[in-house]
Amino acid sequence: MSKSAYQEHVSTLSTNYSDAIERACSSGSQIDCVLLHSGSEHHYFADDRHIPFQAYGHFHHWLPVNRPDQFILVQAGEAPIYFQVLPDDFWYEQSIENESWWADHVQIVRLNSVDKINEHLPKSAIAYLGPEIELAESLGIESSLVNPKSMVSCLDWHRAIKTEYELEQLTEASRVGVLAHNAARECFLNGGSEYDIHMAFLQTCNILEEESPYTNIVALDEKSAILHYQNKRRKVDGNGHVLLIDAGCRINGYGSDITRTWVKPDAHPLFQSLLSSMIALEQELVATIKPKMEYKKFQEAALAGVAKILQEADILQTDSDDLLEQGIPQLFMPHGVGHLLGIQVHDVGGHQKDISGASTPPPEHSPSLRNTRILDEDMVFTIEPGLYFIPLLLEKERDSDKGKCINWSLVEDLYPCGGIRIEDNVRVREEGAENLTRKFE
Ligand SMILES: [Mn+2]
Repeated sequence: MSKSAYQEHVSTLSTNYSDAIERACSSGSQIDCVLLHSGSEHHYFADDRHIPFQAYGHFHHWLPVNRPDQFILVQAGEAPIYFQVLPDDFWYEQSIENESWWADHVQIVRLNSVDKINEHLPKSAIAYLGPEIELAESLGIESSLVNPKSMVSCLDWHRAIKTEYELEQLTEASRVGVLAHNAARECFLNGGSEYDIHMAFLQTCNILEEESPYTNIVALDEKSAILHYQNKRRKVDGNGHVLLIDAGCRINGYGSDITRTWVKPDAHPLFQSLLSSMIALEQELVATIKPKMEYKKFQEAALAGVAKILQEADILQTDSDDLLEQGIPQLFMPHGVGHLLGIQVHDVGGHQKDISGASTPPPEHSPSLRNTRILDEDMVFTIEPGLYFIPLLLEKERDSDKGKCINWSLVEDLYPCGGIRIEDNVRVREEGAENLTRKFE
């Protein structure tokens, strides 16, 4: 029988962990095995309510279990051991469903308390990876072996390249995300409020809000120019001409991150034409993706594209060709063109230059760019150019040199429309991009 995608995934992870142990050893540490911890549950300050739990990414990389105080022991050349801690507790449901597709490929040791782990740990040098430093100490782990930097850098670096199993999860997260975006669009066109649209999205994904990969952004009209707008207004205050929705779905820990901007037929005609141009720009960027490219190039291309669209719309009245250096398109697109995607919506390792943890910072013209990696096959990231009319950024340039080329009367006309962002999730393949989002549209 051929190996399942999950089984292959575990074997790739095992190889990566052997690599990480070796690297840590060659930089002076003695490490025999790794204990991964999902994390512990925490409460709000002075309250007995739990903060919604999210398992540590490197733990989740092994198992689709999002629960506190779960542990995995990784030893070179052996199947991983999953210490499944299920406390005796009549207040909360504690059972975990061990589905055979993953549970058959790890050795499961059930314990009813974290304290019992010590009895099962080998008497060798153990590195701890996880957020609870005190817990690591209580297990007798040496402080230099708690989240050793060389090991974490190595694992972060590998996380950018997805296994077949991970690609399956991300593809499914995109497929369901697209269905939910369709439902959201329908709700918007029928006059729904931000709250209604948000609920239509969640319901189509069949998830609770806390199961989302990130907090949905559902913004009508001028609110769409607030980059991380978090309210969900129950009423449509204005006329609801424009919807910007940035929302994703999570499958076995892997999230999609999709943004669409929709307009009603009576939206400002110039805004509608900007929207068509931005949709075309996003697809042009995706079409240029090839292994070995620098991700930074997409940032430059996105800003150049935004500048051109603004010039063609007469919003920028200049034929200067160094607008990027002058920081002018950045007034309309103040964010990065995308980021690595996986277990975390802004996945780890985006600024890494190499496996040892050296970094490539974002370019000076775009300090918010979250990805500066060289593209490689099976890397998954987002491409998300945007164009917004943000009073906070634009108004302070009214009397500046930068402001001289801005057509203020058009900008004022467009403030009530807010902004545009178009975001897809893409996988790098040898022959170019596979658009995980548009393949379902
Ligand atoms: Mn994104």
